[in-house]
Amino acid sequence: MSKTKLILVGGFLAAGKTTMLNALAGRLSGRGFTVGLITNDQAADLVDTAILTCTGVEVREVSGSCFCCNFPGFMKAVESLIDAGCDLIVAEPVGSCTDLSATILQPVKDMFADLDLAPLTVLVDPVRLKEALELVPSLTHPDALYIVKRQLEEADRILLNKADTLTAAQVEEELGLLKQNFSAPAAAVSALQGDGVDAWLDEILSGGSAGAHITEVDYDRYAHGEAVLGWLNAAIELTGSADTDWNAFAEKLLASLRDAFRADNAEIGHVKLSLTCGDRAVLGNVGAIGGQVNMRGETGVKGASAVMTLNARVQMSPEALQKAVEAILPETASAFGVSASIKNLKCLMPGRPNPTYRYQTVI
Ligand SMILES: Nc1nc2c(ncn2[C@@H]2O[C@H](COP(=O)(O)OP(=O)(O)O)[C@@H](O)[C@H]2O)c(=O)[nH]1
Ligand SMILES: [Mg+2]
Repeated sequence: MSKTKLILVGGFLAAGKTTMLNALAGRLSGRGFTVGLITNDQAADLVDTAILTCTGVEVREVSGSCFCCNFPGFMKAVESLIDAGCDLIVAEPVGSCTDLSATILQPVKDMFADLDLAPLTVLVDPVRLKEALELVPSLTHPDALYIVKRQLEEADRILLNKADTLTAAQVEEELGLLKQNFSAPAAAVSALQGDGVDAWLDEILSGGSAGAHITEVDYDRYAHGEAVLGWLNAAIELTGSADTDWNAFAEKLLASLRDAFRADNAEIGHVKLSLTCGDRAVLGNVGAIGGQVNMRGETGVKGASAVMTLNARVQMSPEALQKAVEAILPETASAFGVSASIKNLKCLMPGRPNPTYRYQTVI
């Protein structure tokens, strides 16, 4: 029996991991694989899971802890996908996680010989790369940028994502920066439009070492880089009228949240939502206080009620983040004649990373 392939796609918050998994589901199914996807978060009610479930492939969510701090939970998700018939699994670790080579890849190689582990691929956003290398000013905390650098250092492959937003000269410049600063081979891709994705897949599916480097990580800086972010997941029921415009509502809510965080100078890791009205879905995302609101999913979504999942990772205390959401949600709702009822809300500061395993040497 051939081994099950396992691909980890890492990268900081909003680098484009979920967009990549979304693109991979169709591509890999087209190549004859039975694909399974795994999402990961510190709490339940994850927008990424809602997005990826729409691909129609099997999805598992590991929530309540990152993969590295809950290795058994991660392996349980892998085994459950294998039991469901999957022969290729793609997993997205939490964006603020690093040290995956020591905490996930080495233990998998050591203890799960029946898995065929692909090279660790790390996505990076072009702006975030320049911030991490201190080439442009940044509101992102230096300890959060420390995590971005460690992610790139431990990668087996680096993908400069969002190449569709860059000119050819800018792509060359960014690839040059990656080459100067990190050892892994780098290529430019657009997870959103597909450019470069098949070439990268051909390469990682044909072999190559996985977890070739273990990088030095200062766990105090790493823990602080995570702790500067407030982390909010909420499930919300919305009641309007037959002609409530849910696309406009979602866009306005994201814009109002972004404006409130901007007024506080609190940089956004990401703020995203999925809203379903009957069998129709609206998706939205904003990745920086200076950024645009991006809307995806269906248009013209109207109806009397909807269910929304909201996720926000913002550089502020969990208390302040929760307060902001609890103020802006009813304000936006009332402007649309909607009543909003929060069914579940978790707001936290990620705890100190305490990995199940941490290998010192490459297996
Ligand atoms: N222009 C462009 N935007 C992208 C690309 N990949 C992701 N994005 C956008 O970046 C934002 C964050 O993407 P997401 O996949 O949720 O990132 P994650 O946090 O790493 O999972 C979303 O608004 C995506 O639409 C890309 O290749 N090009
Ligand atoms: Mg994601």
